[in-house]
Amino acid sequence: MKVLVLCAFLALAAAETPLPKRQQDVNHLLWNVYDHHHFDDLKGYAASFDPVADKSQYKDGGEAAEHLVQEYKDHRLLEQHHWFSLFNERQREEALMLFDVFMQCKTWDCAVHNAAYWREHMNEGEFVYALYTAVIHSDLGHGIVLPPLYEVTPHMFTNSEIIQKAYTAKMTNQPGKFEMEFTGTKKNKEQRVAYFGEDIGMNLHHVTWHMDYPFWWEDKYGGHLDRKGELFFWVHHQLTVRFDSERLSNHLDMVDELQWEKPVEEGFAPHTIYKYGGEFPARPDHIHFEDVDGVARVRDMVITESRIRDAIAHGYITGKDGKVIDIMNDQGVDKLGDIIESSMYSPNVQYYGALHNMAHIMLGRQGDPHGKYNMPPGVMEHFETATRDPTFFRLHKYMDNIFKEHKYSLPPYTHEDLDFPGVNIDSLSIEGELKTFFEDYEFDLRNAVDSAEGIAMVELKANVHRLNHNDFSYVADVNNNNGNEVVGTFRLYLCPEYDNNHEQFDFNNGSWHCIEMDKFWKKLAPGGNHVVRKSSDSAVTVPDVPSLQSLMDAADSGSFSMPEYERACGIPNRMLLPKGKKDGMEFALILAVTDGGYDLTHPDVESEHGGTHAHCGAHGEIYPDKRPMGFPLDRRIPDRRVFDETTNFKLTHVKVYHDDHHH
Ligand code: CUO
Repeated sequence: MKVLVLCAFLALAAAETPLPKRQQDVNHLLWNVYDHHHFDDLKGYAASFDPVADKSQYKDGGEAAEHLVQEYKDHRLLEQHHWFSLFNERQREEALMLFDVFMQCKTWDCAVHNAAYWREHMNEGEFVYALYTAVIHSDLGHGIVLPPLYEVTPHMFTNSEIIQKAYTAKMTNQPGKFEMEFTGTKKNKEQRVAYFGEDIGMNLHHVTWHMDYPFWWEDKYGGHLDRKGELFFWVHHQLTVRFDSERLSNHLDMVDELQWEKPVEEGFAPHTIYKYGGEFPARPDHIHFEDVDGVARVRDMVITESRIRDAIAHGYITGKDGKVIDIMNDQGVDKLGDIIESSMYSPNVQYYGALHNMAHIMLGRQGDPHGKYNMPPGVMEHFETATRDPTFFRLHKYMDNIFKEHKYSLPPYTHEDLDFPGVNIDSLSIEGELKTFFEDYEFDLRNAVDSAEGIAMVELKANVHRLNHNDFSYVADVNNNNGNEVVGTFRLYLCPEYDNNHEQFDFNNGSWHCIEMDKFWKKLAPGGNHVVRKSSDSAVTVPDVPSLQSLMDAADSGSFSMPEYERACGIPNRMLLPKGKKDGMEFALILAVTDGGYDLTHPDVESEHGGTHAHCGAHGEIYPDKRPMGFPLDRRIPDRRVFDETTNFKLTHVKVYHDDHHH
């Protein structure tokens, strides 16, 4: 019933202004965002609109709008043509002031007028961030497909060499297509896996996850984000295990965790440039962590870490009122995620600090820790660019090990925890070949360069090499001996079998490195069930986002509807499979079918929950799976017989091949 009412409400809010119009407004607002409006209607709104003239258009009676207008009048807002970082407290505050105005708008008309107006008056980075998060979280944004950020702010997704070529091409009025090479040279072995950290789709997934689940989120904006802290753990755990798998396929050791007292061996030269604000700062090799003025001391980081690890050792967190919050249960990881990130959901930020967010800033500033050279923020201080730096994965391995310490302090699952009585898996196999390859992909660079009226538009494209794979299916024969229909939760994992030294992982240590491939629910009829699941249906992935140009063309046609692209959080489907090796890389493929009658929190068994729920949740709904993320491989497995004796669990050995020929 509640779901129905919500749908009716969304339909009503959306019906007011047709979707093609709302989509086109967003496209146009984001077109050449560093320049003045290119479209007459938006120009008109910007020129004649007064945000506080009609306060009845806001749910809060105009309070948020008045606040922003006052800040603007007082000349307190960040200028245009200046870098923007979400980790900068004041800049974030300003972006959220605009976000709040959007969220308070009762109608699309209110939102688009405000957007057109503030686009001309606020910093462009703040504007883009506020608009994206508002479209995601406001009911008014329902149905809108946000253009891929790598075409809206290409500077954050490509390298300076490409950007310079694009400028030259534009000035000489020559169309151009530029090869985007991955950062670094063969002398740096980290370069072998740069294709992962610099993948535009992977970066889009990461930045979008942080917009879907912002650390600054408060429930007053639009309700509670279910299992946000646990999702923070899980999405980054999955990025970490994926990166480790990519390393193994490239003959590199898995990532070593970052330690505050030890030198950071890997330097980093980002070869990335701000649209305004110069080059991203570099970091030399072998630096020792230094205190960062005005941010944190290394000592504070160590203290914060030890308080968190104390909580894990005790099995409880202390709230700011002194209350004891038990974490020795399935919900503990969610609370830990909240305090480690930290988000506004942290029950005691005074005591547990903000280990993760501070660490991003600490790493971002190591090139200029005392602000002597007035450098702009480092790549670690933007979610769009953070994974370019190899220390990103070292930092997240460090966080991941803290989570692991907690998970492995919980009692191992028993046979009863894992068992699905009456259900057994007879066979598990792959249809098709598990094969990865690199392919070329083009994206539009026109928004990277300035444009003005009267200057011809020339085609500018970046050509990137990106990982892809052949489509395949999982095939399982599942027996249901219960005599009646049951619901099965299908959990699929792919786990590297050998480390870089070709030492086989034992079951206990190996299970922590498993890559989540899919999770879905299926009705199981009594007797045999032949289940075929396509790789393209995966609950961890999203399809390629349509380009801004194609979104504009589609919205022009007047019948715009692309629900399959509405969510951009999710690993690009082409990257579902980790890169293989020429002669095959060995993985264990694991399927666990558990009791959906217990696991599933939704009434609709066949629903795909927006298609990308495993790492990104079901938008606006509670997480569909009652079990902890990573179940049943998220805890210690001291005795693998518990799994071997569980018939609703199946392990098979597969190889992933890599085709060296470029497609
Ligand atoms: Cu996503 Cu550290 O949280 O980058």
